[in-house]
Amino acid sequence: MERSYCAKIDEAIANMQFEGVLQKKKTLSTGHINDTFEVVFRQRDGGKRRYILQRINHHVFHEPEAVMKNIWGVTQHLRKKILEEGGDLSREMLNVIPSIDNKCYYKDSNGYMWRAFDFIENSVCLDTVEEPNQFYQSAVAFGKFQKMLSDYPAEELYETIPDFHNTPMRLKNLQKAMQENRSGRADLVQEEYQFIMAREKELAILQELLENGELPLRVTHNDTKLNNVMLDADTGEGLCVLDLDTVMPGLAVTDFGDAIRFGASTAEEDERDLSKVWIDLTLFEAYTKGYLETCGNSLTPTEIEMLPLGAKTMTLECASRFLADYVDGDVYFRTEYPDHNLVRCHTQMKLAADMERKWPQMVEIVDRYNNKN
Ligand code: GN1
Ligand code: MG
Repeated sequence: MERSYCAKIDEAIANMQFEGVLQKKKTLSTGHINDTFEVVFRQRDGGKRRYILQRINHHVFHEPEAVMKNIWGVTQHLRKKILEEGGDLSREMLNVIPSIDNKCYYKDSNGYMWRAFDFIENSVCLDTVEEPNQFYQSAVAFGKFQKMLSDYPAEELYETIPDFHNTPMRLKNLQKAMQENRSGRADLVQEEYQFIMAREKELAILQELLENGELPLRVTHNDTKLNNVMLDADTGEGLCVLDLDTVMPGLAVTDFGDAIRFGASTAEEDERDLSKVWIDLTLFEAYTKGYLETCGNSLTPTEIEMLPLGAKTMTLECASRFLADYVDGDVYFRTEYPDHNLVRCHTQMKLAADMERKWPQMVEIVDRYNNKN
C-alpha cells in the first residue's frame, strides 16, 4: 500500500508526554500496517531516553480509539500481574506514554491517531530464528501473555477488526476478490486459488468448534509472530510481547498457529526460492514445549489437540489473505514490488503442504508435551 509521508510527526511528538529534549527521530521499517518511528530524547543528566512512536493505519483499524482502549486495558492488567510477581515493569510489558492531555493516543490535525511506548533497551526482535532456544523463548513470552490474561474479561475488549481470524470468512473474501478481479490478475492465480479452496472444509473446523462452544473464547494476541516478541539482548530470554493492535477475543489455537506459521518456517515470509521453505520440526517442538510448559494448564484438552490444525489453518488463511490482496491490486499489505503478495502466498502454500507431509510428527510432538496426558 502506498503511504504518504507522515507530515504530522512533529505535531505528534509535541503532543506526547515525552521527557527531555528531542535529539533524533528515525523511521523504523518493520510491520506491514502502521508507520513506526524511533524518537530519542536527551535527559537532564545527559543520558538518553528512547521511545517508539506509531501512526495507526486507519484504513486497517477503522476505530483506532477502540484499538487503544484495548491496549490500555490489557497493559494495565499486565502491569498488575507483573507487579504481583515482582517482575520488571520497564522490560516485561509495553509501557504506554500518554498524550499531553492524558489520553492513551493523540489525534493529529489530519485526523490520524498516534500512540507512543517506551523503547525496551538492550533487547532484540528477530525476523527469523537463528537457534531453537530463541523460538522457545518467544513461546514462553506468548504463553505468559496468555496465562496472565486468562482472568481478563474478554467480553470487555472491542473486536477491532471483526472476523480477523474467521478463516471461512477469509476464504469467502478470496472468492469475492477472484470474482471481482479488480487487478485483472485472477487468471494468473487459478492454481493457487484451487490449492486453497480444496482445503475449505478442513479450514472451517476451528470456527465451527468455536461456534458450537467446543473451543473457548479467550483474550488473544492475533499476531503472534516471532518479530512481535522482544528478547533480552544479553541473555536471549523472552521479555515482552509487542504489537497489541489485534488483541481481541479469539482462539488460543490460532495464536499458537500463527506463531508456528511465521517462526517455524525455515525462510522469510517472502522468500522466492521455495526450495528453502519448509516447516522445521525442531522449531515446532521448541515452540510447543515453551507454550505448553507456560500455559498448557490453562488450556482445554480440545485446544491442545487442535494445535497442529491451528498451525495449518493460520498458514492457509494467510495464503488466502495475500492472494486476495494480490487479486485486489495490493491495497492492504505493504508491498515492495509488483508480485510481493503472490510471493508471500507461495511461501505459505509451500509451508502448508510441508505440514501435511509432516502431520503425524506434529501430532506426536503436541502429544509429548501435553501435560494433561
Ligand atoms: C500483518 O503488520 P504486521 O506485519 O504486524 C497482519 C497480520 C499478518 C501479517 C503477515 C492487522 O501484520 O495479520 O499475519 O501482516 N496484520 C493485520 O505478515 O492485518
Ligand atoms: Mg501486527
